[in-house]
Amino acid sequence: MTNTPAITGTGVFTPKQTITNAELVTAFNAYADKFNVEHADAIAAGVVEALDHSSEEFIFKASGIEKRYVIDKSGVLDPDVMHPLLRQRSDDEQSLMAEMGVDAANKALAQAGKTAADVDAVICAASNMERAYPAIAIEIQDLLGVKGFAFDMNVACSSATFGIQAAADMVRSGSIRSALVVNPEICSAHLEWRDRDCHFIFGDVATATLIERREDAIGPYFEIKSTRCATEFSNNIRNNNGFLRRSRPDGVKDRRDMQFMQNGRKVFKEVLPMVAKHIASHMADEGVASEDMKRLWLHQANKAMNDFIGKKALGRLPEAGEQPNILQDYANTSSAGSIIAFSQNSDDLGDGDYGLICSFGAGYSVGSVLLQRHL
Ligand code: CO8
Repeated sequence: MTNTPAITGTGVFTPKQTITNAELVTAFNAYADKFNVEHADAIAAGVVEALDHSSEEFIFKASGIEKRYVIDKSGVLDPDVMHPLLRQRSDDEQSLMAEMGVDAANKALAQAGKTAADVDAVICAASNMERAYPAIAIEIQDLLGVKGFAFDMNVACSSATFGIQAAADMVRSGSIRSALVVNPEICSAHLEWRDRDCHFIFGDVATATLIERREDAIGPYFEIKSTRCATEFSNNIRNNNGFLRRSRPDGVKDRRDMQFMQNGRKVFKEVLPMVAKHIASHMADEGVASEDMKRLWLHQANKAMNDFIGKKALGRLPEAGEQPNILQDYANTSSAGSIIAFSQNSDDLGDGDYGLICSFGAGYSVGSVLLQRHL
């Protein structure tokens, strides 16, 4: 006998600090001016390239982003630092990712009317882990007081949907009753704030999703009709940081490719058709027509990209509110973006309405979760 999985609660942890585009550009331009003065001779000799100023107009026009939440803005906005300053915590303190994740998880449990005793597994699915081991998920499990098991996984921007597929499949098979999929994303720590091509892209946040057996839902829920994940290798979004860093004979500790790198134009061109096709074929295989799809909760990277995907996937222009964006406030929060959009824009769906969460990003990876609302 198989069970039917459902999303019964979601939660979002939003950091207290924000950085507007104006603040970001002021800091970057001060850094660029300083860099150009310090490297004036090398720039004049043609050995080093001068840095151009960033622009608020460009950022908004190219991405739709207006601001982002971060754990620490003081370091990011200091032209002498240009990265967040996050103090080293002792081994006896909870880690930062666990702290953010627990906050989001408690909100998801509260929304579902459940407690840790109702949860059998915790998956921490995110673009980067704060340490190699023990797993952040096991720390979150411990802090929540969940029995059962926990593990970490990483599929970059698609971590949440891939995590939901793993959880839903376990619920379906009966190996667990329920799981929390938690996505703490400290993107500010792996973004290169000194590169104007990408310094505006990311923000910090954590999301959590509770997946349970449909019959265990106390209130309204979203039945998980099906999930679909796909990957295709690409170097167009890459970060070469990793545990081999210390072993490199050249001893280089701070190289550009040790932070987030992307060929944004290529990503745009290659990922768009991949995602549009993925959503359309997922809907076709499930017999859900475009007019029956009431909501798309897409990965939050770029407004133009989402507009295009919505139109292509549905074969029509999505009506106002059918494809909510939150990226203007949060920027790209990697795997958490589509879950924030879902969490903040799903209450109004009616009984029987269909909606689809879709993430996409590094890998390349694309994951979709087809949902049906039950009141
Ligand atoms: N201010 C002024 N001018 C700028 C700036 C700036 N800040 N940045 C670039 N320019 C200039 C460029 O130099 C270029 O100048 P020129 O024409 O003279 O060469 C011009 O503006 C146009 O630049 P682009 O072609 O790069 O601009 P685009 O219109 O392509 O916009 C975007 C850039 C917004 C990056 C766009 O390409 C995009 O959104 N692409 C898709 C990106 C995407 O979806 N990526 C997904 C990655 S996220 C993911 O998978 C998770 C990874 C793990 C998380 C990492 C956390 C840090």
